Amino acid sequence: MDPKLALHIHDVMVQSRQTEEALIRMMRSGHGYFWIGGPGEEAFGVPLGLLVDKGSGPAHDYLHLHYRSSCTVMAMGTAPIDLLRQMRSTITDPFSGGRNFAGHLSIPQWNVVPGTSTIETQYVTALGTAWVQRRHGGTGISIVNGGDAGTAEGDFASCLNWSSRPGQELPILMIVTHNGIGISTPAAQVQNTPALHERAIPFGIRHGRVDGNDPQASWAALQEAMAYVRTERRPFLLQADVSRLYGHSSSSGARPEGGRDCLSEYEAKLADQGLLSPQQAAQIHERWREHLRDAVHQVLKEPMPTKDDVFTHIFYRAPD
Ligand SMILES: Cc1ncc(C[n+]2csc(CCOP(=O)(O)OP(=O)(O)O)c2C)c(N)n1
Repeated sequence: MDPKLALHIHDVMVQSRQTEEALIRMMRSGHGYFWIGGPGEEAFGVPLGLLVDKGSGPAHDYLHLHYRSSCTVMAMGTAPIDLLRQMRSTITDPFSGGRNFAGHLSIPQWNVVPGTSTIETQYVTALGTAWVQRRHGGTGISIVNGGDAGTAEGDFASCLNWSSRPGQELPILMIVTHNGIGISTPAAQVQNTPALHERAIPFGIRHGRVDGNDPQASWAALQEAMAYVRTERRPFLLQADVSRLYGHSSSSGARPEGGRDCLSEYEAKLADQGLLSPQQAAQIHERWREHLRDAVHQVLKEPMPTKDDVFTHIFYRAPD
């Protein structure tokens, strides 16, 4: 990998980790109501965001993300402060105007479809945009991401089936980020295999599995899968094995949970390759930590929605 790209990936991974840790600190100090996010998924989610064909409309990629995808939208260019705004529920939150949970991303100008709290439903909305893109032609694809436990939901099976109907195949990249647990249920208790990408086999869908703790392996696997979906206009199922470093959410205390830490592993690798010394890495962390400190101070000054705002952005309002 080009050293410049390798270092850029590292910088965005640090930005994402520092953002999530700032969110956890904010939530613990009473400046937020609920936290959920993706520390432990940066090595996969950052390459994903950098490889997206970003834009609006079916010529570009659609993203149907989940609640651990902050690193992906930051890699696309979202500022960390916007994540803080959503958790704090300020009216300046660009994703929902202070109305939705933390990590429920929505960016119309980049085709980031609103995230849902119901797990796995994104696998059926993704079929809709993929169908539009099948009709439209070109190279835009639909990318959908969810966790391992969610694959037990029928929506996942629907996606496998609808994306692979003979003669009506869809340009969709299905991603399962496998952290080995769903809230508190170990995957081995509910899945007959850790190789969930093999669920693609009976549908004749091309599939792969990557070490999602390794950014360079993730970059290569994503590049290959995306190239296939873009040109063949057929589905692909990619499993990325990742970690859940701070537990499920604030509901379980957002406490350090252990597991492989992709960021420290990557820093050791970059040091071995002579690309980044531990001192340089520490400086990058400090730069983002300071950035986040300023962002937290800024967000605490921003206005909250008022009762006059309750009826804006609703789909339907009965005539007076
Ligand atoms: C339809 C639905 N069922 C159950 C839940 C409750 N729930 C929220 S997160 C979660 C676990 C999801 O685990 P997984 O898919 O592995 O993703 P992870 O949180 O580990 O990234 C569950 C069961 C929900 N939000 N929606």
